[in-house]
Amino acid sequence: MTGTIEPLSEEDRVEALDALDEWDYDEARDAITRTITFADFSEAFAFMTRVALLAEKADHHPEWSNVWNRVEILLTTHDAGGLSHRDVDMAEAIDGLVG
Ligand code: HBI
Repeated sequence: MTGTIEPLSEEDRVEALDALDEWDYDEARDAITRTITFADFSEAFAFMTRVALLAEKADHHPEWSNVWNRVEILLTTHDAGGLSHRDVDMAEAIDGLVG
């Protein structure tokens, strides 16, 4: 059901962005973005496969693109109309996969 999750408050967003060093804030989308470059396509796709499994388990999916060894990720919560704790949680999980 849409609208069942609240967007982050301004205070919570500032705190989350401060902790997510590898991520940038996209004000226009109220989203966070990260671009990751891997050794080659195979590494990039293996990473995307692992993120896909996390996303399914969390029922929270990235907007992303892949060009050869580069993966560009955008996280925002459609149901909240902007950044929510789900995006922060997913970003932290992604950072854990990248190391
Ligand atoms: N992924 N990023 C993102 N945002 C959502 O609101 C969302 C999702 N994946 C599944 C999902 N919502 C379901 O709860 C349905 O609302 C589609």
